[in-house]
Amino acid sequence: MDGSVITYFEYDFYYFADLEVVNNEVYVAEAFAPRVYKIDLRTGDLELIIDDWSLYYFYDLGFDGTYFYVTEWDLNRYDINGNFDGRASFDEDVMGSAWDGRYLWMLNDVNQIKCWNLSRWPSLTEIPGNMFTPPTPQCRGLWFDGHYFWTAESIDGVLGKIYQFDYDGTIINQWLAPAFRGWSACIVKGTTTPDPDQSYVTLTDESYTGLTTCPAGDGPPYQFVQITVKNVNGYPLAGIPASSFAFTVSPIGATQWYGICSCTFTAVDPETNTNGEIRFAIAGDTAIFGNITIAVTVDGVSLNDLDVLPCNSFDLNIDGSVNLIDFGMFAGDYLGTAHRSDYNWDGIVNLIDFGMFASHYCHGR
Ligand SMILES: [Ca+2]
Ligand SMILES: [Ca+2]
Ligand SMILES: [Ca+2]
Repeated sequence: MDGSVITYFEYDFYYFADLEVVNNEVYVAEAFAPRVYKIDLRTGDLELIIDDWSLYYFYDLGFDGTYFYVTEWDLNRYDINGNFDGRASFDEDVMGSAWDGRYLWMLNDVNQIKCWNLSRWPSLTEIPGNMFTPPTPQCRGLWFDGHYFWTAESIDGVLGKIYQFDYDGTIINQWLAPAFRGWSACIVKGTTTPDPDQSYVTLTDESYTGLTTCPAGDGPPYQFVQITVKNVNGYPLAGIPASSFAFTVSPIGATQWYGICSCTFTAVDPETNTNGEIRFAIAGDTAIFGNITIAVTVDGVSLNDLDVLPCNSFDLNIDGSVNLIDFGMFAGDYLGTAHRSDYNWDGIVNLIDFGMFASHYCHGR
């Protein structure tokens, strides 16, 4: 979280103002119309929630766990589905509002953040001793993260800043905003949690189309299984260390194998890159003929199963060692197209395969 842009959406003919986060989803007040939208952060699609044409515009949006609050002339409230639920008499022009778990805090147009008690709704009581000033007079929008407030500066023609600040207005963190005329800032929780539906596992080997195993575990590695990790919003998760990943191999279909089907996964990259990708090389330490699937978990979250990975072995008779028996079987396949002896997966059993076989001769028990 350094203020760099991960993704963005552009909208014509909208003027988004204050933000709120409810159930990890972002809601935005619209200043060109009396509307509140829910934003799908994966697609940018908007869902209309509040649509109240008895009013003109919304500049602020707060949510107390049950109701949305917007000020326009008075303080209006709506349920989570956008149904109107009453109105409290109110006089200020508000540029942002946020609920801190106890009170509604409203940033007004004269550079004050005021604290309002709503427990006697529809009457509002200000708690005057709690009033403070925002980091700068250009701050617009207000959001509360559980400990601190957030806002963003709106300055004509100049990049403003995003501020995280405390109940005195003291700045805790600040970032240069990524666009002009910023208005409000919030954090969507769960952005570092991998999401199974957004993440995927792919096989990327360029030279082999399958895994060739040796009982000694030193067969040519399959390179690579590539895992792409993203969060629920489809953003790549960078910096997840290789040690966070775990693998479970299962033989499927008409697979034959000797002993327990076992594979080792060796990290090629130390951690996921900025695209959320990390690669592992696969080696098998037993004889496997047929297909395997590989289940992947990252920090305990199960990702979708890998595509089928075909397997071969130098241990042709599946007895745990590569010996004279296997050599006899290989010799019978030589210069043919027998799949089991085609160790480089090029469709023919020739000198290349013999060289590979010879280098694993006598491996195993
Ligand atoms: Ca807000
Ligand atoms: Ca054998
Ligand atoms: Ca071959």
